[in-house]
Amino acid sequence: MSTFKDGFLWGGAVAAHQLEGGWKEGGKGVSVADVMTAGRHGVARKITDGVVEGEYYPNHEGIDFYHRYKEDIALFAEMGFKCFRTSIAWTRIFPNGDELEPNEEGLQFYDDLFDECLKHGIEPVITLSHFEMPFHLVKEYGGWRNRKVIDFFVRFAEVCFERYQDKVKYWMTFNEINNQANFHDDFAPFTNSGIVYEEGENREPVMYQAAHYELVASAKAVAIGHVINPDLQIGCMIAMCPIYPYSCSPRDILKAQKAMQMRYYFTDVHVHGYYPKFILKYWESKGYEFDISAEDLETLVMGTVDYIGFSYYMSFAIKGHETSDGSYEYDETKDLVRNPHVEASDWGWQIDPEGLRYSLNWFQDMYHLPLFIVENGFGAIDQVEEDGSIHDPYRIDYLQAHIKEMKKAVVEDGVDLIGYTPWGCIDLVSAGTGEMKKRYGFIYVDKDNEGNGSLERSKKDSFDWYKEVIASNGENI
Ligand code: P53
Repeated sequence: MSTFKDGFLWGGAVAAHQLEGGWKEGGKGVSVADVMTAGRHGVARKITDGVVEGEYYPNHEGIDFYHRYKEDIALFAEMGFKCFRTSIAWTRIFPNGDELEPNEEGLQFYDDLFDECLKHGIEPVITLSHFEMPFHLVKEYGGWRNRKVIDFFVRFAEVCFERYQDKVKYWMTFNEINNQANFHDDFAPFTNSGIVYEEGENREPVMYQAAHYELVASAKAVAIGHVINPDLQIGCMIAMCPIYPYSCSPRDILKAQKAMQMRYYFTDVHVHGYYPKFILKYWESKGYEFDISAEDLETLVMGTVDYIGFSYYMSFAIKGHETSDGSYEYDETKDLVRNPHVEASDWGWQIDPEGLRYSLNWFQDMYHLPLFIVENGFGAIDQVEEDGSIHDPYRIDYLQAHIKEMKKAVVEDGVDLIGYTPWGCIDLVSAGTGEMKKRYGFIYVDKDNEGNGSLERSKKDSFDWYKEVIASNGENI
């Protein structure tokens, strides 16, 4: 008997805004990703007020997948991909977000893209909102601060389900919805929710309110999707970075547990259809009152997800610092500490393959739903040799170690796993930094941080390695 079930979805993952380019083509509108400049490790990407002359916006061109997708999908097929996870750019379908009718040219682009995948026996796996809401919704409505955005998103979701139901079975609503638990930083609130904070604003309640509207929008979409076609599998998408206690000190343990609750309550709502008690108590203790209607609460129950999609790159660690009031509040920008037991990447992401097994077990124990690892990977600097070859043993090591742990979770722990799609199967623009040199791909793309390069594609050593992993259904890693 083989380890992974028949039809296990080996593949790769990307997101529209990080590779498509063609930011103004086919009637596309400006998205939040189009107004972010390039940063680097330790230097945040700048969020500009619209597209400003003289600034460099790496997502405008991406890796020009918009024009080259046929060539790229042929390479994925050569690796034996069973599935390909990408997202639909909301702005190709509804350029401003608040139109009543979709943009046919945008819809046609994804029809062609999905047909091209299916032609090669590759099943598209689709995220509806992956860090790319229309910028117009930010300017005119304040992003997800505004309840009206629920209807705009649901319209977008409905159009996509109707149109692609025969081509796409696996869907996810909001990519890494829980990143915004880190609301102290500007990045996640903007990419998740189109929120730009005002100076001195109390950020926390704004985040919870926006997340609530998203959770309602997600539930509505799930419910509608199931009516359109009961065969659709619609999941959530969670950024899983397990937070370990630094030591066995009870304060560390409790702090880690509270931090996990703050970072992962989103999953409880998606899966169970209601808010867990700890979050309600927390809001009460803060005196927060939110716009949560009785109808919203019914909606949440009606639209629980079919599976949990999640990304896994790294684990965190935390110490329970003393506070005068004994509280265990979580501030992701300040509270995390370096874990001395694991190494880190050049970007400070802690490398922890066993954390993947831990995460799979944690999700299974908490939610008892099928799981789908929709992102995992190693961002690294690659060197092109004189002869054009690219040796990336560090990437193979990383993925190999993670696949081994994933295998143990399936074989020894009985985790119900749908598939595995490593992130950035072809080099693309980093979400966090906007760089090209933070590369994840099996396929190299000739383009640098400043936007220079031929955009030509070439295979790295990891290409053949991953091909064999898939061919052997994970037996030869
Ligand atoms: P980059 C933070 C923590 C974990 C995953 O990230 C994250 C982030 C945001 O940076 O994002 C996901 O490109 C996301 C992808 C992203 C990928 O991880 O910053 O879903 O869009 O590219 C890797 O190295």
